[in-house]
Amino acid sequence: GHRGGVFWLTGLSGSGKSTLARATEAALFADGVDVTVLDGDTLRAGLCKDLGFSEADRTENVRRAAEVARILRDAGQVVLVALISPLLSDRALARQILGEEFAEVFVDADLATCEQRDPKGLYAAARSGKISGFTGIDAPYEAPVSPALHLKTSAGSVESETKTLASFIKDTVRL
Ligand code: GGZ
Repeated sequence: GHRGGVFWLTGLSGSGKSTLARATEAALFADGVDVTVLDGDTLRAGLCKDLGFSEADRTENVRRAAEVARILRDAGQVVLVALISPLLSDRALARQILGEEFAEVFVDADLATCEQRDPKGLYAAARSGKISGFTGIDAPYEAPVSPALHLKTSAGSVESETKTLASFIKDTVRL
């Protein structure tokens, strides 16, 4: 068996948070881990439908995700949260809500790489001024100072990063 825990993936749009969270979810599930993914896009389609991308709304987005993660964690789940969560102060709030059994995972791809990937054309829209307040372009991203795990996703493969993250999680929750 295992205990619950929260693994908080932070990083730029396009850094690979969702991809990594989904692949890790599948790997852990195959190993019998009770795992749930809380993804920014999913939350914003429902629970956080009323929120935009102002600083206050992002803080509220992080707070709600942390509270849901706490409920799931306390029920014994391994929770993978995938949110840009760009501010140190917001991630400190998440840590405060979650206490122990919270691990910050830095999904680190440089801006140029994320911009090149641009799967939804959002960086292009931000560069041309069609959208404003986009993280990394005209809104801040504050990198973690001492993350529990630092994954550099510009160069590595999804497979190897998934293995690294899945092993880290299993070690942490003592499967
Ligand atoms: C950042 C934005 C923005 C702005 C829309 N800034 O890569 P995506 O497209 O699919 O995921 C991003 C998602 C970010 O939502 P989060 O809930 O993770 O953000 S936060 O933690 O800051 O609350 C991106 C899209 O929404 N998106 N506008 N202005 N990302």
